[in-house]
Amino acid sequence: MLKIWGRGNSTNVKKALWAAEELSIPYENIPAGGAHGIVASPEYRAINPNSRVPAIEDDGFALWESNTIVRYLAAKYGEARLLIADPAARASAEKWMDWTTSSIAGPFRDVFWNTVRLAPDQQDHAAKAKGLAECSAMFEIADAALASQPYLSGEDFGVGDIPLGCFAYAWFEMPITRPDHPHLFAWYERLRARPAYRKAVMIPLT
Ligand SMILES: N[C@@H](CCC(=O)N[C@@H](CS)C(=O)NCC(=O)O)C(=O)O
Repeated sequence: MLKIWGRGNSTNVKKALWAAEELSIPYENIPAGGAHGIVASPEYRAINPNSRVPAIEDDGFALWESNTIVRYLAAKYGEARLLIADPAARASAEKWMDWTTSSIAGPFRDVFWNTVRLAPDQQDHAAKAKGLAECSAMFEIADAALASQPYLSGEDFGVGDIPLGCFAYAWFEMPITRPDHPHLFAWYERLRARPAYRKAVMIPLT
């Protein structure tokens, strides 16, 4: 059976869990990382030498990097669900996965840690304000794209929606001041209607 290593409250782990749920793949989730430890052990480092989560093992095949895991699961188990055949349409969808990692993940971490994870007396307000400004500018770009299509993947939900969808949950649920992004919010509401999203992503932030 597919093994997914990683604690379920990690944004990157949620991507793998959500993809498995969407594709109805039977899997075992082994909590790892954070308070669960495990990631520094030689056994885990043989699966992921980065000591990070998520990682998967599938019939003896080990893989790390959350976006790659999502693409792998969709390619192996998707039967054309979640992945588009046409190269241009597929690339248009997948670019949002890489964009989320390169443009959102860093500033988002500053907001998330200084709002949710750290105790109030340890929070860095300047880093949070900078992260909020940078995230807001990036979400503006996604909002503009979603003005003319229901999903980042195009007309239908697909892998392109999964990374940002995981960040969107925390973005909209954290007690922060956000700019009004109506198309982004409408997309988030569409994700919230998906049972797999509710199960894998919409869990308490702490
Ligand atoms: N680029 C990697 C980043 C993985 C990553 O940084 N994961 C974090 C959790 S979101 C982690 O492992 N943190 C250490 C820990 O949880 O112990 C990916 O997308 O898989």
